[in-house]
Amino acid sequence: MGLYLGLDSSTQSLSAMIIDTAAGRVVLEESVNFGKSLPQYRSPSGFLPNDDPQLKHSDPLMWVEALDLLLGQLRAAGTDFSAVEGISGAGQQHGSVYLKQRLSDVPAWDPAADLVSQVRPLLSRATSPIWMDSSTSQECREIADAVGGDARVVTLSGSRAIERFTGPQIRAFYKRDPQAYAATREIHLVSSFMASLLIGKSAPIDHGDGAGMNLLELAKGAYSSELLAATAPGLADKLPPPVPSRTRVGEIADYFVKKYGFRAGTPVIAFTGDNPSSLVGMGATEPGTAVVSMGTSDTVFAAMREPRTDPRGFGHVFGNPAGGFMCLICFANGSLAREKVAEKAGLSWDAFEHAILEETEPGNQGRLMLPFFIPEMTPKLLAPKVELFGSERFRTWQEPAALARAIVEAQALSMQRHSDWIGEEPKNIRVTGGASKNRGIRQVLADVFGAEIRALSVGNSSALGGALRAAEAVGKLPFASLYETFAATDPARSASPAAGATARYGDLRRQLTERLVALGA
Ligand code: ADP
Ligand code: XUL
Repeated sequence: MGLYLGLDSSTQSLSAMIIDTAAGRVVLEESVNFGKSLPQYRSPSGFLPNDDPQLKHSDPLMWVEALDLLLGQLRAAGTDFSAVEGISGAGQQHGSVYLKQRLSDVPAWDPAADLVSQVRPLLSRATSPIWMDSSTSQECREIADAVGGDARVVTLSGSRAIERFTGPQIRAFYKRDPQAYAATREIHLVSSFMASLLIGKSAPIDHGDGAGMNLLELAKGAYSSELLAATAPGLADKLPPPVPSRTRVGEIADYFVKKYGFRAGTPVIAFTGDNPSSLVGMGATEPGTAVVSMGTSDTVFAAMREPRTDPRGFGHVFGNPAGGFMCLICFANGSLAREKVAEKAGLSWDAFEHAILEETEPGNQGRLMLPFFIPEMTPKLLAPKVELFGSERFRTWQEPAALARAIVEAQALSMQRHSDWIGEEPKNIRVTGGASKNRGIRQVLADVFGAEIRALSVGNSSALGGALRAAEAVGKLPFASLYETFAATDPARSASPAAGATARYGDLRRQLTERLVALGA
């Protein structure tokens, strides 16, 4: 039959996709939005509100409950899971889940109860720090100092010590609550946690997502004893082992067989980070095509010919799930910042698109925005920073159309500047994520980068990446042939640079760069 299931546990939702490799089509796409469907977790955007803008945590039980909810909805709608031959998936990167017991040591999930009530007593920490958290600058400093400086952390792990990365977050937990740290037996990434739920045992951490911990020695694919020691005592014993991304980590737990009708023995392939998974889902695991993903965060990533590192310290090197490496630059001020502008300017997404395409033009007559509505990692800003430049009226938020263009142009220019270390100017860019639906945003990217922009026919590239990875590992189908069918681009959603547009960004680029440099970027 050739059905494969991909899951994507992202910031705001849990999504599922089933592909049929024999028929060459997506047979199912479904999603549970945490804010809408699980309001009891009080996380309208997928994380818990906090007065401190640097603290961003989620309730991991929300992700657990979402899994039962999603599978239950699909089953009720008649989905036949018994035909699924393999499962893989992805999680938002860097976030971590803390457990009192190794999941391999707990009794099998009981199908007579729900998952959430069985996982609740296992947590040694009620909340999970997620990728938006920027509260660990002190711990980053301590880790870097302990191993001999930033350069050593980069050489070992592919990134500087970064606030949202798992190692600094674990160190902060160890320092703030040493007893709870001591009572923690196992620490998972969101990806390995979701895979563990499915197999009812501790799932290993794959090299793609593991590289976002500041703990993995990239060249060896093993934890670095130097970084482990610099992070927290006894950490080596609390982490699942790192494995290559195509590793079969176990088979589906009896709970899911009994409750949802999966076939006993269905293999589960290691889950990875949502960005490495998207690299697969976008058909971009070979160098030459860059991806701009605009979900909750904006990311720019591409497969790498050789593992280079970012001299400015903002970009990262992760494992490419197809083998080798990928680069990634992440911007916290993605969709949530665009939403703030759309709201302030009183624009629906349709009006936002119209404003960019019909009411303003490339270069926005010199009107520019510093678009950091929440703390930013690229460049590193621990406090929000929003400023408008270019005309008096604009400064008072009186020009809705110009505001829409200003934020998108500033974001695109910042993406371009901060990806200049990759070594190749992308001529082909593929876009994905909720905001890639917006024609205005696609056009600005084409104009700023001077590149062809393509979107895929399939919407959720991270869930698709999970399904394709399962098909490759279980069904032995090569990625190249899977891409022909599933990573086809949609001509109706492409954009080409408008004549002369790219040249009109010289001045804006210079002005934005000056301001970023003044902010320490
Ligand atoms: P994630 O995977 O991080 O949960 P998604 O890829 O689902 O996020 O993207 C969700 C975001 O997409 C929303 O926060 C919203 O701001 C944005 N979005 C949805 N539709 C549009 C649109 N037409 N134009 C711009 N942004 C959009
Ligand atoms: C990448 C990053 C984000 C999350 C979002 O480094 O922090 O893109 O993966 O889910």
